Amino acid sequence: MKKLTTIALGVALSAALAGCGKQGEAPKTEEKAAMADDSGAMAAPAETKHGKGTATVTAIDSAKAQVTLDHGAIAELDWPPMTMGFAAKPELLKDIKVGDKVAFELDWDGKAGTITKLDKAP
Ligand SMILES: [Cu+2]
Repeated sequence: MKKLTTIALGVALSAALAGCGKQGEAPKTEEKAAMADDSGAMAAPAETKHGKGTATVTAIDSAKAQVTLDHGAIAELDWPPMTMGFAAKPELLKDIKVGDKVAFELDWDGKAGTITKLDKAP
């Protein structure tokens, strides 16, 4: 019973908060503009680095355009060997399967990597 009460309270609270947000909509225009400026400033210093390496493919998700690579060290990015996921265009993945040894290149924006070249290792 105590649990139920807590849930009911939570629902009531979020409903109240949502109502609050709607009422305060009119004066929010300035706030929105300020926030847009902030995100612009934050996006500016992002620097994309390019690296290359070799890897074994451990997972492929064509629907999400994602590939997981167990990759060796990448000198350009100062990375040790590790297993991680990357974004990859479906056309780069079409001839690749799990277990393949590959040579690849990537762009790293500081948060996420995108495969720019992916070939089966000879
Ligand atoms: Cu990695």
